[in-house]
Amino acid sequence: MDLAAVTEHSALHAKPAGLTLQYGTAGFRTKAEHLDHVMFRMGLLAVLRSKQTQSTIGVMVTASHNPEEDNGVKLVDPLGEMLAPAWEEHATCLANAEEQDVTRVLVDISEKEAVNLQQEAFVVIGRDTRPSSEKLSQSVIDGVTVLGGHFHDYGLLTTPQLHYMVYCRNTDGQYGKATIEGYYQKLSTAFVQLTKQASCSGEDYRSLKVDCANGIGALKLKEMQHYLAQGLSVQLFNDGTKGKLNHLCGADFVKSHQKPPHGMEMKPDERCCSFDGDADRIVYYYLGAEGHFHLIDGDKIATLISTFLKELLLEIGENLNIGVVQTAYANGSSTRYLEEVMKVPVYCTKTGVKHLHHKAQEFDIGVYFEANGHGTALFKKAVEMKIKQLAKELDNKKQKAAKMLENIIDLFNQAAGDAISDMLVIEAILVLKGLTVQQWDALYTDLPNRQLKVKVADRRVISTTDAERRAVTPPGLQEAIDALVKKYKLSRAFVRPSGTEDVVRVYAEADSQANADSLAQEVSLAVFKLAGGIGEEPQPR
Ligand code: G16
Repeated sequence: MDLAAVTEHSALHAKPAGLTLQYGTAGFRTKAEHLDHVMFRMGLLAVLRSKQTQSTIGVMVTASHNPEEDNGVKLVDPLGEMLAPAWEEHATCLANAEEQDVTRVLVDISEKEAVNLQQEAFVVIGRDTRPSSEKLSQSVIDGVTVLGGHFHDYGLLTTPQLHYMVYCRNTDGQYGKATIEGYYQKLSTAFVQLTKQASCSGEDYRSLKVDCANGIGALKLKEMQHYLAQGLSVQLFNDGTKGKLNHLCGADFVKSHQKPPHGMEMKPDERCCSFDGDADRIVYYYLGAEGHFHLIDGDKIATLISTFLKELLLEIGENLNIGVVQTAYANGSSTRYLEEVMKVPVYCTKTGVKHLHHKAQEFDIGVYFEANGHGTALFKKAVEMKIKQLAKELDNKKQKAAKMLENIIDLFNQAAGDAISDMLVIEAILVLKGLTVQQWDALYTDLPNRQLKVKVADRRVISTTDAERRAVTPPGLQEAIDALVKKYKLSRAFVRPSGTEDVVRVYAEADSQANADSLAQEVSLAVFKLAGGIGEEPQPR
C-alpha cells in the first residue's frame, strides 16, 4: 500500500469536523455534501475487500428512498449480497477516522482480515440519478485507484442491477452476462418464455402503469421496453423529466402514506405500481370501483409468489422446503394467511434486506419481502439443478410446471430485491393464474395500520430486541407501549431507530384505521417523551 499517496489524496476528500456516521441498514446515508470523504474511503475499503475475497466488489452510490438532497453508499459482496457484518464495522471505523488516522485504520483492517496486499483488486461502481451522485462516484474511483485497484464504472444503474453485475462477474458469467444488455436479455427471455405458457392473455394483462419515483427506474425501464416486445407494455409516470426524486411519489411514499403518488393518472381497477428511487422496491395498488385506494404491499407480493411456487412444486411432486421471511412490519393478516392457510413457515428478522436474505438462504426456496416492497426469492443451487433436470424428464403436465419453475428462477434477481425483476415476476404470475389485481388483493384483508416518524435528539437511545418487536431502552418505553396496545383490539405496536434516516419509526396496527392511527399517535408521543423528542410534539391526525 502506498500510504503516502493515500494520505495525500485523503486530504483532498477531507472529513467535516465532528461528523460521525454509521454503516446503517443499507450503508451510509446523510446529506450529500457530507459524504465526499466517505466515498473516497469506501473506494479504499472496496479494494481491501476485493483483495481479501479475491473477487469483484461493488460500490453503489445511492440513497434509495431518501430525499434528493441526501446520498449514500454501500458495498456489495462477491455473490451480490450485502457487505459482511464484520466489514460494516470496518467501514464505520474508516469513515469516522480522523485525517491523521486513515492510514493506520487501513493497515489495522488489512492485518485483522489477513488481506494479501499483493492480490489484484477489482471494483465495479454504479450510481443513481441524484445530482450529487456523479461527483461522489468519482471520489469512490479516486479511493480505488490510489490503492492500485482496477475498476469498471457502469455509470447509471439501478441498485439491483449493480448487485447483478457483481454476482455475474464472480460466477464467471454462469449467473448471466455482466452487462446491461445481459441483464435485459436474461430477464426478458425468462419473462417471454414464462408468459407464453399462459392460457389467458387478454389486453388487461399486457399493460401496467409504473410510477418511477423520478429515479433511475424510469431510464432503465425505457431501455428495457423493447426487449419485452408485445409481452408487457408499461406506461411510465414520474419518469424524472420534471418532478423531484422521491417527492410525493415512489414506493416509500405510497406505502407509508397509503395513497397514490402524485402525477399518476389512475382509473378504477387499473393495475399500477411504484418503484423507489433506485428501483429496489416495488408496491402495487389500484383504485376500486368505489374510488377507494387499495395498496398491495410487499407482504401480499410474498404471498402471491410463495403460493405460486408452492403450487408448482405440488404439481411436479417435489417436496422442497419453502420458507417466507418477513420483518416486524409485516401485516399480522399476511403472517396468519401464510401460516394457517398456505401452511408455509414464516420467520421474522430485523429490518434490512441483509438480515432477510441471510435467513432465506437456509431454505431450498426462500422468499423474503419487507412490507415496504423490498424482496426476492432465493433458490439453492441444488434445487435449481434438480428443476432443470425435471424440466427435461417429466411427462407433459409435470414438465410444464417444471419449465415454469425453471423460467421463474431466471426471472428473479437472486442477488438482491429488484423492482424490475419483481414486477415481471408478478405480471407473469397474474397472467399465468388468470388473476386480476382485485382477486390478488382479496387473498386476505390487511389489518389497518399506520407508520409514523418521530424526531429525537439521538435515536441511538432506543435499542430493541426480539427482531425489533420490543424496546429495551430507554427505560419505561416498552412498558408504555404495552399499556397502550392493551387499549385496542387486534393491536400491535413497536418502535425502532431508522438505519437510513435520522428518525425513530413507529408502527401500529389495530382493528380499525381510526384505532391504528390513534395507537400510532399515542406510541409516538411516548417515544417523544421518553426518548428525547425534538421539535413539535406528535399530534393526533
Ligand atoms: C433500505 C433497506 C431496507 C429497509 C429500508 C428502511 O431500503 O435496504 O431493507 O427496509 O432501508 O430502513 P430503515 O427503516 O432502517 O430506515 P432502501 O430502499 O432505502 O435502500
